[in-house]
Parts: sequence; C-alpha cells; structure tokens
Amino acid sequence: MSRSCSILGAPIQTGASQPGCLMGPASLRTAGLGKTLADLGWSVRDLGDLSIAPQQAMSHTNAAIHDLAETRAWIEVLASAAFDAARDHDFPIFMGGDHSMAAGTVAGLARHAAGQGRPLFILWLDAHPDLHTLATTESGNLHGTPVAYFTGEPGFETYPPLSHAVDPRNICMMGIRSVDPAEHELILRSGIEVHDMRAIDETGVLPPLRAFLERVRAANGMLHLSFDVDFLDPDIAPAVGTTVPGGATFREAHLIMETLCDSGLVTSLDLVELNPFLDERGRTAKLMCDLTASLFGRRVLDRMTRSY
Ligand code: EXY
Ligand code: MN
Ligand code: MN
Ligand code: MN
Repeated sequence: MSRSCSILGAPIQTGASQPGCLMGPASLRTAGLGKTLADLGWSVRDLGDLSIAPQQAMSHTNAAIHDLAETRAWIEVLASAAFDAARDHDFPIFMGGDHSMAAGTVAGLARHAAGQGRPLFILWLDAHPDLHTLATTESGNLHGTPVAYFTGEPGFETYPPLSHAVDPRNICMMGIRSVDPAEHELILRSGIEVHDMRAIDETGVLPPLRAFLERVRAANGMLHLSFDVDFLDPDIAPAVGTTVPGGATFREAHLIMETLCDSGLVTSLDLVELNPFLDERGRTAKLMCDLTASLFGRRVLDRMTRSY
C-alpha cells in the first residue's frame, strides 16, 4: 500500500518585504509537484489553498512591524490545518508563501507530535535563522521571526498562544550566512545547532546531517524539514526575495534530500519563500520540485533504468 502525502498551499506574503510569494503554491503546482510525487508511487491528496478573512489592523510597540493581524490570522489557520494534515496523512507538504507560515505549520505539527508522544525535531535549511522576536526585528518583516515564536521565546503576546513549544536543542540549521546581532545572541544561549556555510565548506553537509539524524532516530522523533529557497545559491535559485550569495550547490541540496530520504525519518515539509515573480521561466519552481522528488525517493540510476 503506497504511503500518502498531502500538498497544501499557504499563499501568504505579508511576512516578506517583496510581494510575490502568494503565487508560490500555484507555481509549484504548475511545475508538477503533485504528479512528480505520484510518479514515485505516492498517493497524493491536493488539499487546495488556505485563506484568511480580512483583518482589522493591529498595532505594535515596534513601529517597524507590518501586517501583524494578517500574520496572526495565517498562523492560526495554518496551525489547525497542519495538525489535521499530520493526523490524516503520512507526509504533509506545506507550500508557501513566505517563511512566517512556519510559525503556524510547526505549531500544529508540535501539537500533533505531542499527541503521538514523540518529540518534534526541525531541520531548518535557510540563509537566515529567522530568530527575531517582535521586539528585536528591525525590518518588521515577520518571516524573520518563526523560530523564536515556536521555541517559546517571550514577546509574542500578539501571536496565537503556543500549545507546545519546540525544544531548541531539537533544531538543526544548515546554510546560515546572514545573521543579525539579536539573532546571534539568541543562537548562543538557545542550544540550537547551527551549521553556517563556512562550517559546511569545511565539513561538507553529510557529517553534521548524519549526526543530527542519529539524534532524531535515538529519540524516536518526528522530523519536520523547513526548506527556504534562499538556502540555495542564488545562481541556481533566483526566485526568492532575500537572496544571499554563497548558498548551497545543486549537489549539496540533492545530497541532503537523498540522505533524508534514505533515513526514512522525515515526516513533514515546508517549501517556502518561492517568489515566482522573480523566477526565470519557472526554473526555481522546477528545482524545488526536483529536490522534493529526491526527498521522496527519486534516484538518477532508477530513472536511467526506468523505460520512458
Ligand atoms: N534577518 C532579516 C530580517 O529580520 O529582516 C532577514 C530575514 C529574512 C527571512 C527570510 C525568510 O528567511
Ligand atoms: Mn500522523
Ligand atoms: Mn527563512
Ligand atoms: Mn531565508
């Protein structure tokens, strides 16, 4: 019996500075994400796109913050939808939309994992740690805050109350290369495992990834992969509003996804920050679909032996 996965769109862009992420789910569907996974033998349920009602503006003492009411509404809707999707499917996939959506998806997944009596681990592939609180963000772009929120940092009174926080020691970040001072301070005291690009240059992606996966396995953990397009080098993935030079290569990214697949430990996925308005004939969307295919079992040799 094939394993079931679901794809669910979250066309949110209020957390970002550059509009366009709201077209992310449509672009991933156009790039053939559902069919790609079905061709690999998965039963795929497309759950459509989430939406929120119009919101009354909410102010905050940090005047830089914008779209707080919309972000709060999205987090609420996403936390509930993620909990349901994790309950009903083996492998829920959440298509963004900017990375503020992970405040909702991870909150819902943490509640689901707690119900299963299992810890939730997070692999965060990103150029940024997204570790600002509402007090420390200087840009006011709330896609820079999800990790601080779902690890239970204080200062998120205007966000939905968190039912289960993620233990920061269960978070591994890879690809980091743009960190603000307040985020650096939080990294140092939180226990989050951070492998920035300098460390990846020195060790390669496999040693830290394998060590983290052994921790997940030993704890009988559930593992959520939150994949920000800007983890990748902008030369291969230009369709994102927060590009940072010196990102992961095509092969580093596929090796991570293939290793995750071989581990059998990943239980959910965010694909976030894809901005089709910045794409070049859909090549970033196609790359994200191909990387997801590597996570779901596609291998070059298999493809070569399969008759087309
Ligand atoms: N740290 C910067 C800020 O807070 O605005 C940049 C955040 C980029 C966040 C993107 C989703 O990864
Ligand atoms: Mn489940
Ligand atoms: Mn991010
Ligand atoms: Mn990022």
